[in-house]
Amino acid sequence: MPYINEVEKSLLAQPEARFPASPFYEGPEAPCRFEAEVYNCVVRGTIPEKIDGTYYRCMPDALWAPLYQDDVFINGDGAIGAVRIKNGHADFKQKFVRTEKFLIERAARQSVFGKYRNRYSDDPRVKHQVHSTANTHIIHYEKQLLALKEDSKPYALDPDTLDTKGIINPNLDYMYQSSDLELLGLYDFHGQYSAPTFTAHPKVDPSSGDLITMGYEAKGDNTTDVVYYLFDKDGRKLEECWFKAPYVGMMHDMAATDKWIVFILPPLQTTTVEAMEKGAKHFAWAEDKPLTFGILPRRNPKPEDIKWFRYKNAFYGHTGNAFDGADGCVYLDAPLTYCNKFWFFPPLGQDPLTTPSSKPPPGQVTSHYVRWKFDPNATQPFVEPQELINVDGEMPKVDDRYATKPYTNLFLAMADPDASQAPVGGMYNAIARCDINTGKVVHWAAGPDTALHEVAFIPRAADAPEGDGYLVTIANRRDKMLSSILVLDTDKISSGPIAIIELPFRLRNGIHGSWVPSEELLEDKDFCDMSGITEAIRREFEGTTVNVVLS
Ligand code: V55
Ligand code: FE
Repeated sequence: MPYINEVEKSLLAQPEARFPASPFYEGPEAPCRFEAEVYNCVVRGTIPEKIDGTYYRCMPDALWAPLYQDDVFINGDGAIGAVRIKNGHADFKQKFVRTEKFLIERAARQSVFGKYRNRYSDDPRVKHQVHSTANTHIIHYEKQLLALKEDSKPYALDPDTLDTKGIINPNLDYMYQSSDLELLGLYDFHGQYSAPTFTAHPKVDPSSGDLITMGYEAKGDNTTDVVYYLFDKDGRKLEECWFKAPYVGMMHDMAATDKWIVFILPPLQTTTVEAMEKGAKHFAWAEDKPLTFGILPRRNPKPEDIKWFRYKNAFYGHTGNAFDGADGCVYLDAPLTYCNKFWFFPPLGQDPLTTPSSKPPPGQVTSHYVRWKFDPNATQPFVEPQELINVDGEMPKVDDRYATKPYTNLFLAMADPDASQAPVGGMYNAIARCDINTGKVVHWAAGPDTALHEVAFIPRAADAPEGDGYLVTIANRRDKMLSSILVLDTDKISSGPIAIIELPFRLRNGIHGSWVPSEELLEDKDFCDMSGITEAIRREFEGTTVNVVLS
């Protein structure tokens, strides 16, 4: 009589859920595919009472087995995870963005969208306006969440229910339900944003609340057109400037200072539409292209004002921060990676698993945190970085109150510098607080079986010193096949989390997230289902503390 584990091996999953045998879809990264609500998570330790807000994050999570076996992790459907922390307690919720892809594939009960950002590889029955998976970043703007994917406009979500706005939820009290796009749940700044694409990394100027944003491939696939937009905190358009890039590539992140915008163009080049029609991936690493930067005045920019700079062939992931120098130059701080971190987009004709471009040049490290200097009056286009922090890390975060301004503190997800082996599955397993002026690093490593993600920073108080407060991040415990949310004190990074919010399930590797303080959230709607709880029941327990007797 065969035991269950033997039987299971002999029975294949149904085709629509038979995921490829690849590290993107197996074991600790197997798709989760669920929506969830956990009221009052189990918390170990103590969450400081002052922490009051919600941490939102995006997680690509393939709901359906991909049409193509070589599909990539970053093509997963956008699942929004949210943990609301109040009075030392934590409630968790997760919901998928109701993208057109989600709705059409749910109707089909299978995958019908094709490869990552290759609309020509979709099932011919797919009739859609928007290809977005809404899986990269989630920000709070104009009293709503915007779920971002750089190939499309943002999807707007309710910050309490995580419901996607628009036609799929016609009962929502939706302020701007006016245009066709808004009926689909998309946000286009009340008709002011005409480009089809919107970066996953807009910046917010903390002094004004201005939203600084851009789109690339802004006149369609493989177009060199780039558009810069500036909006005020209430959604009014202040600037719009269209210009052309020297080549088309994954302009994933950007940077801004008080006076300048920095556009970043790494050598992940876009393939031609003809190649995409024949099934090519959207991007291919170009060994002959330099990492390229463009600076444009933040106010009153003209297309001819864009000034381009270039370095060698190298990879740029994410911006730490940028600021104006007293010398009139623009400074940009970011990790610099000496190989193609997106190995799954190899040079044309090469195998993703063996391509040399995915390994750092012999004798060199993977990445460093560096500073770039752009002189608006420079007469030659070459730039060389200066090393600030000698650690291998990414997903840089600064205290948002210092974004676009000079700063000192940097938080990074990094590889444990003391570990003999690489972190599990190529993921980071440590987090660091760095002083960019002295190069000093204080870190905590979670151990060999845990993947740690990007952190979010929470100031200890509104007037706390820069970088003083708490960090939240998600830990994927591969030893337990469970995930938890960690809270660390920035004063005591190296002793590890002060609180661990336990989830009774496993999440996948996530991308980016945002901390939103409660006072910025518009309505005090229930986050978890509290229906059926009357005022009388509530009053019964008001102001009381339950003394749990443990014997
Ligand atoms: C990134 C992630 C994306 C993407 C492009 O982290 C770049 C970088 C989750 O999707 O589409
Ligand atoms: Fe990113």
